[in-house]
Amino acid sequence: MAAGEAVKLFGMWASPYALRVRWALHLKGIEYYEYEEEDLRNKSPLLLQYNPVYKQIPVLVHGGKPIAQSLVIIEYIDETWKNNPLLPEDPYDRAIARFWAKFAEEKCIPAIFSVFSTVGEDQDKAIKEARECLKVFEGGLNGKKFFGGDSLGFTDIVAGWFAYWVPLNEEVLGRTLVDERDLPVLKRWFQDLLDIDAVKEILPPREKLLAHLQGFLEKLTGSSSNDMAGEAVKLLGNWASPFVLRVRWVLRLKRIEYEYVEEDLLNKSPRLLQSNPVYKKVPVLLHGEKSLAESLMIVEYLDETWKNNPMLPEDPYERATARFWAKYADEKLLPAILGAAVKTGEDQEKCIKEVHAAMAHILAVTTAFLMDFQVHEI
Ligand SMILES: N[C@@H](CCC(=O)N[C@@H](CS)C(=O)NCC(=O)O)C(=O)O
Repeated sequence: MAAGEAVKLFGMWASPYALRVRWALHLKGIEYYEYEEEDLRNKSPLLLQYNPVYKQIPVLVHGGKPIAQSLVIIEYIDETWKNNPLLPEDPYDRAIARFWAKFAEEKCIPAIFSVFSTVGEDQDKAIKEARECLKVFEGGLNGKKFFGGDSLGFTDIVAGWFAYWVPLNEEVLGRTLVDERDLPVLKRWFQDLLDIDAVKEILPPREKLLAHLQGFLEKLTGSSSNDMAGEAVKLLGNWASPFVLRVRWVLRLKRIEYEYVEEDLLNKSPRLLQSNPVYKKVPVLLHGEKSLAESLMIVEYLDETWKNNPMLPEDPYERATARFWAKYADEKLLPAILGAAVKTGEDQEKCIKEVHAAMAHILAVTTAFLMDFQVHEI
C-alpha cells in the first residue's frame, strides 16, 4: 500500500488505544488523515463493517483497507511510513521493544485497572500488586530516557498514556499509585513523556477527561450504584460561611457537579426556610427531591453516597476518632474562638485560654487533614 493513499482513523476522544495511534500518526507527520469520532454506545455501521471481529476502535483505514487493534495498527504505520522509526532496525532490539509493549498491555494495564476498579482492602492489595508490576516495567527503561532511547519508540507510544491517565485517576480516587519514592524511574518517564510537544499536543482536555474518568470509575466500582448519586445536587450557601465551605470542599474533592445558590442571610429565601425549617441556616444540600441540613450530616451523607475519595476511614474505630475530633472542633473550639473574638476582659482571657487548650489537642489532626486533602486548591 502506498504511503500516499487516503488515511482515516475511527477513534473516541477518551480512548487511550486511539490516542496511541494518533501519537504514532503525529510522530510520523501524517496530519492529513480523516478522523471519525465514534459513539461507542451506538457504533456506526462503518465501524462494525471494518472491525467485525472486535467491534472496537481504533480502526485505521488506509486506501480503503481496514486495520484493527492498536498495536497492529502502530506496527503497520511504522512499516508503511519509514520516517521517524518507532521500532529499532536490529531484530533483537525490535523483539525487546515488542516484549515491553506486550508486558505493558498484558500485565500493567490489568494491574492498573484493578486499582481503579476496587475499593477498601481490595484496593490496597491491588495497589501493592500494581506497584510490583510497574517496578518490573520501569526496569525495562534500563537507564535510558525512553524505551526507544533518547526519543520515543514503540513501547513509549504503547504505554505512554499511563503518564496522563494514572495521575488523573489518582486525583479522582484520592489514592496514589505511582510516587517518587517507590517508582522514581517511572515517575520521571511520565514527566519526560509529557514534556514532548508531539505527546502534549494531542492529549484529551484535562477537565473533560477527569469528568469522564469519574463517571467511568463510578460505574466500575459501583460507587454510585446508589441510584441517588446520579440525581441533581444543589447547595444553598453563603460565601462567608465556614460551614458551607467545608461542604464545598467535600463536593470538590469528590468531583460532584452541583449548582450553588447564594443565600442572603438577612433575607432568607422561601426555599431555605422550607428546606431547613428547624435551624433556618445554610448550608442546605438539595439532592433530587431530598433536602439535608447541618454541615457535618451533609459531609457524611456525601461520603456515603459517593464512595470515591473517602473522607472517613473504613475502620470503625478510626471513623469514631475522626467524628470525635470533628465534634470537638465544632462544640469546644469554635465557641471558644467566637468568645475570644467578641467578649472582653476576664471573659475574653478565659476564652483565649480555652482556645489555646483546644488548639493544642486539635492542631495535629487539622494539619494532617489540610495536608492530606490539599484544601488550598479549592
Ligand atoms: N486491544 C484493543 C483494545 C481497544 C479497545 O478496548 N477499545 C475500546 C475503547 S477504549 C472500545 O472500542 N470499546 C467498545 C467496545 O468494546 O464495545 C486495541 O488495542 O485496539
